[in-house]
Amino acid sequence: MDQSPAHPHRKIIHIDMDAFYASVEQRDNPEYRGKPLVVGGLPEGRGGVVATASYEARKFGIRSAMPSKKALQLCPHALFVRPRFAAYKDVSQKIREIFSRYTDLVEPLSLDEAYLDVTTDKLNIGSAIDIAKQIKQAIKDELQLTASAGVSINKFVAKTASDINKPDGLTFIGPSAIEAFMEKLPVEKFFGVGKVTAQKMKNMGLHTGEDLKKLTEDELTKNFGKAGRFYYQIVRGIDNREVQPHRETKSLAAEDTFPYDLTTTEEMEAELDKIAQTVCNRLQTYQLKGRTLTLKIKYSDFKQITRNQSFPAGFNDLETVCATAKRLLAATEPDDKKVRLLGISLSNFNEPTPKQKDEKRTDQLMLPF
Ligand code: TTP
Ligand code: MG
Repeated sequence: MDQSPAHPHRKIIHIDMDAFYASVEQRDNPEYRGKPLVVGGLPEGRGGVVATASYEARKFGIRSAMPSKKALQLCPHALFVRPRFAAYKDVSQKIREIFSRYTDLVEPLSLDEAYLDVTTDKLNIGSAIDIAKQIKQAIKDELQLTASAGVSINKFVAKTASDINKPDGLTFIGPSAIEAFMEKLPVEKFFGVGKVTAQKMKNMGLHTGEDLKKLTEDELTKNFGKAGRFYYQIVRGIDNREVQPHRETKSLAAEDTFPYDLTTTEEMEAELDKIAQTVCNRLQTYQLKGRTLTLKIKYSDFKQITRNQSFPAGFNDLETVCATAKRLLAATEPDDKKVRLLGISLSNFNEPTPKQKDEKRTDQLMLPF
């Protein structure tokens, strides 16, 4: 890997909260501590699924997205509770505030997860490992929760690393360790490789990064399309994607994952009304009007579709947002489908969006982690 000062390494941290919803519930309800706890749909309800499970419950094989009924079979004495999204959002804001003490280059991926670029940090700490330690400690001291961190020179390796020593882990994969790390990595851990692609790879005899590395870029793109090029780079430890702090300026979205499946148009429309309200409030706060509305639907089998419609002029009023979202929903023949998540986003704002920054950085010296 090129380590010359013209291409200095970035310092990227990926932070991910441990058993997020379940840990918040155990923190707020001492009677749940040390016990197998499942947050999600209740097993007696129809079609409920597990949002997450405490580490005590995971020992019984309980996992996210599993039907709650199955979770109960695996662990008959598990406790089941419905999610309290407001509590998780509150924690999410607080961890983001902690991140912002160290850098403004924070890219949240979900409520409990974010990338931080600490190549230069606000407190001049310098060491990304020390920053990760301090963040974990602040989360512990101030929020009574644990997080796991991955530290490396790019997003992909940092994210993969944060998953290695969960819970309460801190894993550093430095520049000289990346290639060996990537070679050992099972293909299903690669960014963007879902179950289907992983199976396809295995059928081709590709099980690890080392196997993928034997293929040329052409062979990879022929078999896996555009993603093939990304695999080619990533297996060599190259991931130039920037940490993007203001993604939401390109589109503004709200979505909700439901603790149980929605199966009637009526139920879905009622949820869309709430989501539309949230999106419109945000659009109006930022004084943004979007010309394109995108409806996102995730089904209980995790299949996801999006449908969008564009207009000649921007809008941010509740009436248009609701009507457009419902029209797009109707075109998907929603009745009797099992819907897990609904989301609405507005994009194509009237104001110009900030130009993507150049991916190459030449302004920083290489500093030790
Ligand atoms: P994750 O970070 O994937 O899981 P986690 O924080 O519960 O556990 P881990 O220690 O392995 O990181 O997801 C964060 C939260 O998102 C999780 O607490 C609940 C929610 N979630 C769902 O609602 N459904 C899902 O299928 C997944 C994966 C997560
Ligand atoms: Mg997590």
